[in-house]
Amino acid sequence: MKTGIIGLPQVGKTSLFQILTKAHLSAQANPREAHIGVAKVPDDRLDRLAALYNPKKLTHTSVEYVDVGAIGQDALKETAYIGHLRQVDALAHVIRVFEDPAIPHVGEIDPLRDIKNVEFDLMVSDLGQIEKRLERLEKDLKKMKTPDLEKEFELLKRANAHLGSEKPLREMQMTPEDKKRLRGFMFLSEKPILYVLNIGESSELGKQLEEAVGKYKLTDIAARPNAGATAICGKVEAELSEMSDADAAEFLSSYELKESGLVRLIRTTYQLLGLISFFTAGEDECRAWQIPAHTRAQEAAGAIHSDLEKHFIRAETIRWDQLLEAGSEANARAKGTLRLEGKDYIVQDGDVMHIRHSG
Ligand SMILES: Nc1nc2c(ncn2[C@@H]2O[C@H](COP(=O)(O)OP(=O)(O)O)[C@@H](O)[C@H]2O)c(=O)[nH]1
Ligand SMILES: [Mg+2]
Repeated sequence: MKTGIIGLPQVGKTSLFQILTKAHLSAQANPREAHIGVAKVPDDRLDRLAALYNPKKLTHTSVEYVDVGAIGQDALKETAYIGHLRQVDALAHVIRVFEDPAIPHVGEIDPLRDIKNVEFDLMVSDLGQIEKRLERLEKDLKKMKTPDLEKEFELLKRANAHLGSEKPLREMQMTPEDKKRLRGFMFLSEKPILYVLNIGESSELGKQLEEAVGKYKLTDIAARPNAGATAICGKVEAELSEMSDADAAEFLSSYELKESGLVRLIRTTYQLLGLISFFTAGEDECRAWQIPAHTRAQEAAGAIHSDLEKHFIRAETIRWDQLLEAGSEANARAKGTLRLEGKDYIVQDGDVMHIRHSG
């Protein structure tokens, strides 16, 4: 799963990308070139399971980030730029809040204005694509009417009107069938979006981060379908990423922060992508596995190995905290908190599973 980092020029996109993925980019790197990197998804539940099993190996899940470069009408006309952006599953829109006279910005700090402008660019790009396709469809429908083409025409007409009323496609009511029909277009305004306020340093950073979404009037926008908002302080995160774990913990508490903004950002992206994690735990390895929410146990087993899906019998299942409470699988079995689930069981976020198979 990939998340595209978008935003206006000089708002901190590349800085954020570097901290997220721990990438070391050379200063000369072409600013128009996309950077692609992987971020480990922090998970305290997995860390606590590992403390119980003391495994040889500990494996977190990961999400990919793509830093595509500054957005704008011109960039969106470039094949390479839009190609990268279409491929992603979600967008993280970095918005400048930090004050720094040395770094130019489009005007006063105004997150809502910046959000509106970027959203507009995304919608204009989608509209262009829809209009082209509608013209083509109109011609084709004159030659021959098929139910498929007619349905596509109706749906695109509706999408067109929706965008015309200045609403992004991620807010349009769609059936799963509609969604499937539109999938090939990879519309930009249809992608789930996370607004990331990049705020300045302050001695009360914990409070500032907590209040930022409300202070900059993003509460309503963040509550819309397929949207979310969070705040980070890029400067502080950059310093944190250079520290040892112990130093970082002390640094965080000196700012009255429970966790780094980065951890929250990655977790929020994960949620926005509709992903959950289940775990496998043992002395060899404790590991988190990434699956879409509402996945059946048999398909979830396939995330580990296709043979497990094919020869699936049952899944021994327990919630991570119940396993920790019991102290061992044997205790959990004795207590009755370890369940045997069948192939249609819907896996829950935080389940620890052991797949029984006949392979
Ligand atoms: N003061 C301050 N400067 C920042 C922050 N984040 C990025 N910058 C600076 O802003 C400039 C642009 O950052 P960059 O990450 O390249 O932005 P991009 O154009 O959005 O990729 C650089 O000089 C950064 O050092 C921040 O949180 N605070
Ligand atoms: Mg950049």
